[in-house]
Amino acid sequence: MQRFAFKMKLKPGHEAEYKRRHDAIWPELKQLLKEAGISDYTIYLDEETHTLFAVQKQSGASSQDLGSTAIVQKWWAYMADIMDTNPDNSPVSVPLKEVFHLE
Ligand code: RM4
Repeated sequence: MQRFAFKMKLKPGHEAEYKRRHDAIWPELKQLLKEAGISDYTIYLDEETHTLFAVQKQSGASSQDLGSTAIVQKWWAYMADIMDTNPDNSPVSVPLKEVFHLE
């Protein structure tokens, strides 16, 4: 399993809605992520900059590489109104460099 971290951007004023939607994440999306080998997936918000920091473990592709699946495309379209996105509705995602890890 590899660790992977990336940042995304939330549009200001949508913090509560972002959390509400994730608290109610679609079961089929959860299942797809787990079947794709994603685990220990946590997203943090820097409320000062509206930056979302995601960390996850992956056995293969990352959650951000699953855009060819219909359910992820549907989820990204659903989330696009409150996030900074690319033309295909995928969230603008910037991989982060690991500089420290304590097992
Ligand atoms: C995030 C973003 C990611 C997705 C998670 C579940 O807001 O859409 O791509 O993996 O939700």
